[in-house]
Amino acid sequence: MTGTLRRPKRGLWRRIVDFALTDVNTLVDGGLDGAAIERLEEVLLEADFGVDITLELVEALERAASRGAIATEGDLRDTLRARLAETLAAAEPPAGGLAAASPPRGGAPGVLLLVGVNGVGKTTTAAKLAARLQAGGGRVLLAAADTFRAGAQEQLRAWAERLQTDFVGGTPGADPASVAFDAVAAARARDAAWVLVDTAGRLHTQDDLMRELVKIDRVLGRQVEGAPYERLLVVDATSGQNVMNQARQFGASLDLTGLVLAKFDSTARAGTVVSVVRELSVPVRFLGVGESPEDLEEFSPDRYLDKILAPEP
Ligand SMILES: Nc1nc2c(ncn2[C@@H]2O[C@H](COP(=O)(O)OP(=O)(O)O)[C@@H](O)[C@H]2O)c(=O)[nH]1
Ligand SMILES: [Mg+2]
Repeated sequence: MTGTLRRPKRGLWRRIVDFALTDVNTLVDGGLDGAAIERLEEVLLEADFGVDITLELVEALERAASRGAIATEGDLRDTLRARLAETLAAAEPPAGGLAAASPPRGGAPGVLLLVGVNGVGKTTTAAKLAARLQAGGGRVLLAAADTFRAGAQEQLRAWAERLQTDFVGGTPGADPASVAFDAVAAARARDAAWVLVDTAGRLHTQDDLMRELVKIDRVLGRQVEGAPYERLLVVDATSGQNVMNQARQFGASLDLTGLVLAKFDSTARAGTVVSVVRELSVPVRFLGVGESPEDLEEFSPDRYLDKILAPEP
């Protein structure tokens, strides 16, 4: 990473144009010159698209340019956008899903499981999702199935009070699966539409954690057919390659339905989403963009591409 690139303030497209396409006329002559390609690669890598996607994108652009399909900046943006859209479309969220914001079926609550390592933003995301689902009219129950850290219970309880949702927790050291069980039972009794199960991010060992999560998952599935409705892996959007490692690890034990990229407001780069989807074949469902309950954006590939390729910064 070079000094001039460390803190890009301009949008991705602006950087592509300013940095890689200093002379757009080279495009009109039927190709991108070598120097422009190198600069383009640099911009894309710096934006966290990763090597594979960067090379694919550049090749696609070269091919389009050499057959004369790129005569203007707009053509170049369209070509780039089409390739990126293809990559993002490869991982589709489950039909209906949370995006529909209505519980899966009459009677049983929609159970959502949130997993991820410590500190990434799980508990905050649980609160944000609760606020969102509540705004959709459903009664929400927050379940603190992290009984490992005492603070975890209090943190979620505080959110439940603030948002005025139902809450079920457990005593320190209690079996998290039994908290999950109690939570679903309480939700049924109170006719809650949604149960959001927050979990531990760290146990004595990673194996212990995975075993615990699988057990919670199984308990939920026994109580409500098809539950959990979604298994969302929360990751810190700024942590680069670690995101892939975490997703592989959790994905090996749990059938993840989507990713939440929390802390997207804190210097996450334009390419992160694309490289994550491409590497993991798990759709990005939400972006966390701050610490308040409303700071959760539903992820839409179209909107995302519009934003990162907007002509203005
Ligand atoms: N800026 C920002 N901070 C966040 C976001 N999500 C969570 N945080 C903060 O990250 C820290 C850890 O979050 P927490 O939900 O406790 O993580 P957990 O350990 O995975 O449950 C807290 O200080 C949160 O306020 C986000 O989308 N943006
Ligand atoms: Mg937590």
